[in-house]
Parts: sequence; structure tokens; C-alpha cells
Amino acid sequence: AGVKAYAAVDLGASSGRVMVGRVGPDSVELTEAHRFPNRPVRLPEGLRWDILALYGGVLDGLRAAGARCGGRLASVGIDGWAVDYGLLDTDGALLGNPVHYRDARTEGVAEKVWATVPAAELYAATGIQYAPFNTLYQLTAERSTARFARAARVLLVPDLLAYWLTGEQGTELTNASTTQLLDPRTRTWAYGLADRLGIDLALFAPLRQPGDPAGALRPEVLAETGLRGPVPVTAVGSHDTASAVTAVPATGERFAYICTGTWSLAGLELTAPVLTEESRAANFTNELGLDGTVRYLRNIMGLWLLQECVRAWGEPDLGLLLREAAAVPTLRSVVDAGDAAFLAPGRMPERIAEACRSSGQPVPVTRAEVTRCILDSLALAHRRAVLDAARLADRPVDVVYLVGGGTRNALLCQLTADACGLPVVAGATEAAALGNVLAQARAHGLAGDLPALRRLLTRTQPLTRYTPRGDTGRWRAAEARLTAR
Ligand code: LFR
Repeated sequence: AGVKAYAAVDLGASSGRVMVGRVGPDSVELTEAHRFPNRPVRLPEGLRWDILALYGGVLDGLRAAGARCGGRLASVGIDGWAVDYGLLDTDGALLGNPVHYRDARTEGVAEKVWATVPAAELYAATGIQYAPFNTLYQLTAERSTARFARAARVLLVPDLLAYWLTGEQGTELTNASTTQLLDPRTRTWAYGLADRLGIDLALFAPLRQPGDPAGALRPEVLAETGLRGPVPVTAVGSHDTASAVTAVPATGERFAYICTGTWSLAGLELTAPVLTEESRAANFTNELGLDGTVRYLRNIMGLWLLQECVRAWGEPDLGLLLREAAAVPTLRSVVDAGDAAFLAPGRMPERIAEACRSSGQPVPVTRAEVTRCILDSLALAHRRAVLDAARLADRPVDVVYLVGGGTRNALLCQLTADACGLPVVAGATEAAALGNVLAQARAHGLAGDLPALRRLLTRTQPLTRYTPRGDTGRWRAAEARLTAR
């Protein structure tokens, strides 16, 4: 009784999916309706997202979702990766393909921005960690182009897809916070800052909050997907990390989380941002979450490092590779998995080897050794982020929750527990979709604050517990080795 079906569209850097979530007061059940590849395209002008293919995948997914529930969906929600956007002209037509955040156009742009607003001031005003691809730097890189001269609107990627589905435009808050144009204390635009940097905030559609109505599927979309109208679209934490953290199955308050996928996002949930100079130096970000929360975390390169190696090796069997990696001795060599030097695609095994060589460590040779080097490095980066966050925010941590695609990797989960010296509870693999569905369900009648939603997950979702092995001394030593360089 009281169970409704929702569709969650979740766009990741390497694939998109549409999941059906059936939610009731005592049940949450998530199934995959459709999955499609997300293949960035390298054009003469740079690295671009194939946004029309993604929209096609979303429509296919909604059709498949409808087929699973008699054409009736209570609502649709969309989340995806952050910072990237499409530009629309005055007719509302898309001006070219959205630029990929790994594109090289932002090289050297931050320094230009800092000449107007020093980095320290920028952090104090926005709380966003430095990354070359922050929307602020992308917009600055783009400003002098012919395309930008014709732009009347900027829509972040999930908001762009929502616009195509509904005809309505908005800027969802959690994703807006990753533009570095928001004040995390007031949770609205940083008007003074945008002014000084010559960025016209009127380019953005009005802000909307997770849970707000975001229109309804257009009649053409209903016809194409076979869904029975009306189907409302509901704003969710449209930044995938915001949705994933919503789905962290925490029971108490003294927890850290790590969202693992292409990226690892590791940190704490807070009620106020930490804007200190120390926090900036440690490269922590304050992104906005549901219900007034702040995601205080560090971006770590994540499984991107391994994905790129696997691609370079011609896609060998991952299960076998991980079993072989488990047999390689721990911590022979580590690289800094937070280093933006690993951001661009290509030549990853060589780049990992070079980083080990230039820091005087044994150079991993076999695929298993490279894989183990990456996983040890990730676990070490997880440890540093969790401990740094606890220290900088002055909050004790008893347990680490791991969610997202990386929970399939038992070796990574175990190494993270070993490195942190804390129990790790691995939860939802499709955490972003789960958080997406819960935000919709709440807008459509499910009662509960964030802790209550999380208790519902603890009761209904399978969890795996990893206990730390051995002492953390060798991880501490490896950490010292890395920071000494
Ligand atoms: C994760 C994520 C991160 C963001 C990166 C780039 O998928 O959204 O939070 O920093 O992608 O958008």
C-alpha cells in the first residue's frame, strides 16, 4: 500500500541509466530499466559531450521504465555530473555541443580570474575547491567566443535535459553550487563576486530546490515514450554527488562518506560551510546538499585512473585483474590520487609509472601491479580526505560509508577500511539513483527528514561491512612519504 513508481535518470561520465524506484513507507526497491554509454567525442575544436545521444538514451530509458509499470510513473527526476552546461540562444535552441570538463580550454584560466579576485577571496566567498573545470573558469574561458556572444541562457546538463523533457527552465541548487558562483552561507548567487568577474547571472534560469516541481513531460515526450500523462518532473539533488550522499545509509552522526565512481568524493555532511584558509589550502569544497546540508569533501581522481588503464590495455577481464592485484604486496608504490595531473585522458599506465619513477619508488610493471598501485593510492587518498575533513571541521568520525560504483570492488573497500583504520560500510552501488528517487518520493508524499530517509535505506538495502586489518602505521608512513615530496 502507498507504493509509487518513480524514474531516476542518472548520468555518469561513462554511462547513463534510467532506474525505476518503487518507494513506500517501508520499502525501497530499485531496478535498472535502461543503460546507455556516454562517449565523449574529440572534435577539432576539443572534447565535447554527445548530448543528443544522451537525450536519446533518456527517452529510451523512460520508455523502458514505463513498460515496467503499465505506463504510469508518479514522477521523473534527473541527476548527473556537475559543472558542465549548454548554451541556448534567444529562441531557446542549443548552441553547439556542451564542452567536456576534461577539455583543455581552461588551462591557465584560473590565474586570470585570480588576478581580479584572489584565490583566497574566491574561496571565502564560495567555499568551492580549486579545480580547473569549475563552471566559473569555463565561462571565463568561453567569454570571448562567437558562440558565447549569441548565448542568452546557461543550463547545467541535468537542467538542460529537464528543459528538453518539459519545456521549462530552472537552475537546481545543489548543482548550481558547483559553478563557484554561489554563496554557501546564504545559499543563493554570489552577486558581488559575479559582478567583479563580469559574469551576468541573468544567464542562469531561476534557482530551484530539490523537491520543487520542474514541469511535466511534454505531450511529444509522452507520445515518444508511451507514458501516460500527466507525468511531473521533480527537481532532485541534480548534482549526482548530492543525490548519492542523500543515499548514504548512515544511522548516527559521526560518519564520513566516500562516493566512488569515476571520481572519489570523500568527506563529511555539515550544517554550515568551512571557509577557513586552512580548508582552502587542503583543497576541500563546500557543495550544497538537501535540507540545508553542506557536502564538505575533497575530489579525488577515483576509479578514472583504473578505467583509463583498462581502456589502454584493451578492456581485459576486470574480475581477474582485481584478483591478481589482491595478491600484489601492499603499498609498494603510491601516487597522489588527488593530483590534477591525472585529469586528462590518455597514456594512463605510463603516467602512473612515470609518477612512481620520478618519486623514487619501485615502478609497477605488470597490469596487476599497476592496478594495485592505483587501488593503494586511492585508499590512501580516502584516508587523507576522511582524516583531514574530520580535523578541519572538528568533527569525530567512527565509521566510513562507501557508496557508488566502487562498492563492487571489494579490494578497494577493504583497503579503504585498512587505510582509514575505521570500519567501512559499503552501501548502494546506484546511490545517486537511489537518492534521486528518495527526493522525488518525499515531494510526492513520503514523510521524513534526511535521517529518516537514511533509516529507511538501512532497513531495506543490502550492506557489506569491512573491518580494518592490521595497524594503520604503514598507511601513515606511506602518507608521510607522499606529502614529503
Ligand atoms: C561526480 C562529479 C563530481 C564533480 C565531477 C565533475 O560524478 O559530479 O562531483 O566534481 O563529477 O562534474
